[in-house]
Amino acid sequence: MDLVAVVATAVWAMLPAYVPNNAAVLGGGGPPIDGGRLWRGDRLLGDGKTWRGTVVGIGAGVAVGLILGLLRAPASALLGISLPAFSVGALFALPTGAMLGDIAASFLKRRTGRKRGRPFPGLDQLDFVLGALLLAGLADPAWFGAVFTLPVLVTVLVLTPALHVSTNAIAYWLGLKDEPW
Ligand code: CTP
Ligand code: MG
Ligand code: K
Repeated sequence: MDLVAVVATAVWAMLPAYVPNNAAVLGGGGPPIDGGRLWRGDRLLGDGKTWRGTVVGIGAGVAVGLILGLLRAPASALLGISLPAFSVGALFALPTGAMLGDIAASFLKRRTGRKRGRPFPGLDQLDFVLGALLLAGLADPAWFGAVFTLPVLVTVLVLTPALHVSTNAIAYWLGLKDEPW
């Protein structure tokens, strides 16, 4: 695969995992997942992880995956490459894993004394990617192995922090998000 194909494959395959975080910002609110519970003096997860945000995030990721499925043939023809299709397992695992990774990161942030919304550089940019990759690999190892070759994996890990930082800065600038990270 040439560079264009690697980058296009990486972005295409990860889009259902990129969208949930941003959709959760727009759709979040209502009861927190932890129900306000404390653990060792701090919130288990905090008010930034809500049921509504999680469901909206996963739904948005699945919707994006379905739309990409419809666009795959024309987009592949346009770029002159073969973009990956999403298996049913991957379609659900990518957004669900992204949200679970983000939730696990909040758990870690609360355990390390970081209040809701405080940054945790590195973790903030990769939690959802690691969650998505892990769950997709577990849900459909054959699909995962075919799509995420080593160059595609490396591209995802390099490109995602940059994409995440820029979309969050834009969301902050638009007044949609409380912090620029
Ligand atoms: N959000 C949500 N449910 C989720 C994830 C996000 O409702 N599962 C919404 C919340 O309104 C949250 C916003 O999206 O405040 C931004 O998400 P994020 O930056 O992940 O949460 P933080 O508020 O920064 O909280 P934390 O410190 O726990 O990451
Ligand atoms: Mg945050
Ligand atoms: K986060």
